[in-house]
Order: sequence, then structure tokens, then C-alpha cells
Amino acid sequence: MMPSFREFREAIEAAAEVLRREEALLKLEGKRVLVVGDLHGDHRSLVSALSRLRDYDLIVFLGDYVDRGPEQLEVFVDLLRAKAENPERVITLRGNHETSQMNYHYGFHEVVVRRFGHGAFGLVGSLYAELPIAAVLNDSFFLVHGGIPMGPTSLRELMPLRKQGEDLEDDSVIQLLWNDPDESIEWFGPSWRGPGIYRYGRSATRQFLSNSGLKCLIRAHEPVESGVAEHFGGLAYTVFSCRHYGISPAGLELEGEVRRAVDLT
Ligand SMILES: [Mn+2]
Repeated sequence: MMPSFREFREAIEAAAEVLRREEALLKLEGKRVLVVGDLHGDHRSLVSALSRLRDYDLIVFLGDYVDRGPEQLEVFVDLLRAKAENPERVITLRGNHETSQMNYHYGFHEVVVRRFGHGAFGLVGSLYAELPIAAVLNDSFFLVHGGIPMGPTSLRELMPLRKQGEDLEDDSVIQLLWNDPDESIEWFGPSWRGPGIYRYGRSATRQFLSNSGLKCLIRAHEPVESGVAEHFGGLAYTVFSCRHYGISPAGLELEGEVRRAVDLT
């Protein structure tokens, strides 16, 4: 159901309060974890994921909650409520669409302003500034919206990773949230997405993970037909959870060494 302004404001304030205590790079532990990719206003996928919260120690959302899809406000408010109610078990990372700039171009700004008036969008930008950028799960998995940045060759070199403002500021953070894997290259190549954004290959991924003491990259950002795709022989995965891209939305379950796609239709 479409939230009222009061519900919108209260959801943002409640989530901001718990997010403020989180670092830009989260250290997470969980035996059984569900990772959810881009939602872009797909409320059904959000509800489907959250209905499984009792089955998992953690649900990690990889960002891109709004823009484009039909139920952006509903996704935004219900996800923030879930975060506020389960701060330790619902993790909300920042995607490249969690910026004011992207929302001006791709729809969420208009959705908010049309519904609640011009003053309301400032609340959204202030919430974005509280979102963490990436997470390390069980000292093994690197969870981030886009992937490996060019330049830093380990997590240590990326530190200190800091939360951003209402828009992204740091070159490395922009890459973490925008870069894409590419099976056809070994290291880095330019991206069709624009300047300052890169494609990363198998060797770049292997080097970054191994220098960081990690095993696997889990990211979102690109629609894949069955919702989950493996890259580089299992060094990396893409998870995409929005049906409005003509794909079958899924999450990725992680339990020990097992990685299993979970249908979110
Ligand atoms: Mn994205």
C-alpha cells in the first residue's frame, strides 16, 4: 500500500538511526545468508525475500532499491522498516541508484515529489548518506553492488572506506558501485557506462580477492536471465532480483561452501 508522508518520514528516521551506527565496510557473520540484488521498485521480490527472514541469519540487499520500477516508494519504505526492525539481520548496502543525481534522471525523485512535495526529497538524500558501501561476510565473501575497483589491489588499500554524501564522491567508491565483470578480459577495460567506470577480468578479481584473504565476490548491478549468474569459474556471482527487466528474479543463498539460487517470483 502507498505509504503516507508520515510513514515515509518515520521509516527514514528509524532506519537512519540504526544505519548511523554501521561502518562503511561491514564485517558480517552468518551460517545461512540470503543475498538479494537490484530491486528497482519490485515490491513482490522484496516481500518474497523478507518472508524468508526466519530461514536465514542474515539477508543482505546489494542496493538499487528505487528508480525505474512500478513500486519504488513501497520498496523504499518497507525495506527501511525491515532494517529498523531487524538492524542486525537485514543489511542494506548502497547501490549506484542510491544517489540524488541518479534519482533525478531515473524516476524516484519525481515519484517522491509528486506524492509528497518538493521538500520531501531531502530526507531521501540524507538517508543515502548513512548507507554502508560494502560488506565482508564470514571472512570469505566480498559483497558490493558493482565489484572490484581499478587501482587498489586489496581491501586494505581501499581503506579507509568512508560513507558518501547524498551523491557519490570517492573515485573508488564510484567504481565499487558501478564496475562490471567481463569474462573476455584478464585485468581492466573501459566501460560503456562512462568515464571513471571499468570492466574487471578474472585476474583482477582473483588478485583482489586473494590479496584481501577472501574467496568470492557477490555483486548485483546487471540483469541476468535466471537472477543469478556465475563468473570466472565461481570467483564471482551476479544477483539480480527485479522482474521488471524481463528476467526471473532470484536471490543467492550462501551456506558454508554451498551457493544456491533462490527463486523470488
Ligand atoms: Mn546498479
